[in-house]
Amino acid sequence: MKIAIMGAMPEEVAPILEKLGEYKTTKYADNEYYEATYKGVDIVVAYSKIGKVFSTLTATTMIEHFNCDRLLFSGVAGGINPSLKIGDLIVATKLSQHDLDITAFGHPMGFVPGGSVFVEADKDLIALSKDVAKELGKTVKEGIIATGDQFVHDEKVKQTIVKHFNADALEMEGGSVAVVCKSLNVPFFILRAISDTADTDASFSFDEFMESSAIISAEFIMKMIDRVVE
Ligand code: 4EZ
Repeated sequence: MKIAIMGAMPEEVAPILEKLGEYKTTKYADNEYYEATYKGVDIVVAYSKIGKVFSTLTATTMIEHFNCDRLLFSGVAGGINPSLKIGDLIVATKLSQHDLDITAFGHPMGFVPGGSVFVEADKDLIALSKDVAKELGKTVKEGIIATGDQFVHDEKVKQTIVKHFNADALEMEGGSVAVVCKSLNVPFFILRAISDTADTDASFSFDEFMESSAIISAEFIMKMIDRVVE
């Protein structure tokens, strides 16, 4: 077993590296990969940089070059479902690309021939997250995450994404990581803690809460890792 743990930004993986202690840094494909052994299990950590392209590159590299056989993503997201407050955790049941648009040809948003509107996350890892949440006495919402190459800070854009995907949260990497893992048959899990609600105040809320929310997500991921390695 070799586990990939990914984030998009340094702040999203810093709490994980802290928990792992010693690690070896390898430069590859214009990024840094941090290799560690945690309780006898090999782990590779990286932050991809923001967006679908960079996250596709990093997820693919972790699987194809570093031979990871499962992938967990930890980070922050904009909440759309009004039940989600700052700091709340959301586990993706399935993910979509909200900015993939060939509707001009009669296709639904997020669909291209040969693909699918949604990609489902690994059911066993979701079940494990439920167990861990129960153990910690935490509520973790399961829901749909919509991914696109934009930081959403507009009520209308939010509503359009809800209309097309019934999404509960949105971010900029999960949907692309999902496509990579599904295509390469690697079980994956996407966890996000809410940093903002993707409205006009989103950038301010993000700046204020991204670090604390990133820690909430990372700590939960490490509790899951504890259970995976045991
Ligand atoms: C992208 N990530 C945001 C990166 C922002 C600023 C320098 C998560 C996220 C997000 N993505 C949090 N809130 C969001 C929002 N409202 N829209 C899109 O994965 C980088």
